[in-house]
Amino acid sequence: MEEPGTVYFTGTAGAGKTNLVHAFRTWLKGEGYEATILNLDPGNENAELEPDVDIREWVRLAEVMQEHELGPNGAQVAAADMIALKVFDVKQALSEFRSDYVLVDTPGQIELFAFREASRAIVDALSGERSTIAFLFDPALARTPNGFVSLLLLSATVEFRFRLPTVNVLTKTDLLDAARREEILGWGDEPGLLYDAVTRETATPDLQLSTELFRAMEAMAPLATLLPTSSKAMTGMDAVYRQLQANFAGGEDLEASQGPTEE
Ligand SMILES: Nc1nc2c(ncn2[C@@H]2O[C@H](COP(=O)(O)OP(=O)(O)OP(=O)(O)O)[C@@H](O)[C@H]2O)c(=O)[nH]1
Ligand SMILES: [Mg+2]
Repeated sequence: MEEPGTVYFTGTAGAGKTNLVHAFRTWLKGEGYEATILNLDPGNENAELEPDVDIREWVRLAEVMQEHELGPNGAQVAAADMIALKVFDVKQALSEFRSDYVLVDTPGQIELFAFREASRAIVDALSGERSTIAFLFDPALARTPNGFVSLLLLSATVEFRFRLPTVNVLTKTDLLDAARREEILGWGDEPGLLYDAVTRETATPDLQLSTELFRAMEAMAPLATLLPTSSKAMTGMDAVYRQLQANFAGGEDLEASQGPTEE
């Protein structure tokens, strides 16, 4: 059997990672695909949305705090390194599931996932040929031009760190009215609109910075498109799926001709 496609869901704290992982699994199931959910967040306390394989079986934030007398942030850092040591146990646990996809829920503190050497080791160990990142844009941040630019840079940083193709996803669109939603999506599709919005937002624009940033944004334009989703309303999953497939295939949708796993 072909190895499963692995998708790392990442984004700022509260961006909607855990909910999207579960909503996307539900959607995949409806399409006839099996997906395994791996939780890599040692501090995940969501009792309702249960993963199939849970890093907390090996590393729990509360226990790390207690045993090593650390505060929550120090414990997160220590836990990130401990997780890397458990990666082969995680792989073993995953191999017991027969699935088309592995959906990975990552720690809420994105800097732990994005910047630490340990997470690169984990991603390298878990990723096969078909791996990709879904970077989540929280509308609470993406709704201002400034916040949007910051998230775009963060997404590019994550892609640069892991060298994996990335799909940018706007979450919780059920919370946005249509005009606001279109405005945010427009910033992703048209660098000119984003530039205008950024310069309008800043009362006394630092022209030099804005111009340089704009050039970078223009260069990043192919990466900036956002796919709108709502885990609550179950919308946008099909477009995310198509883009993930394109990423797995390196541009073309091979899966379309393969069809789902036969039971
Ligand atoms: N309205 C709405 N709320 C959502 C949606 N997705 C997530 N939320 C809410 O946003 C909050 C954070 O969602 P989570 O899925 O826990 O986000 P997360 O990125 O996993 O959060 P951390 O792991 O704590 O960083 C929760 O209160 C969710 O109920 C959505 O599609 N629509
Ligand atoms: Mg979460």
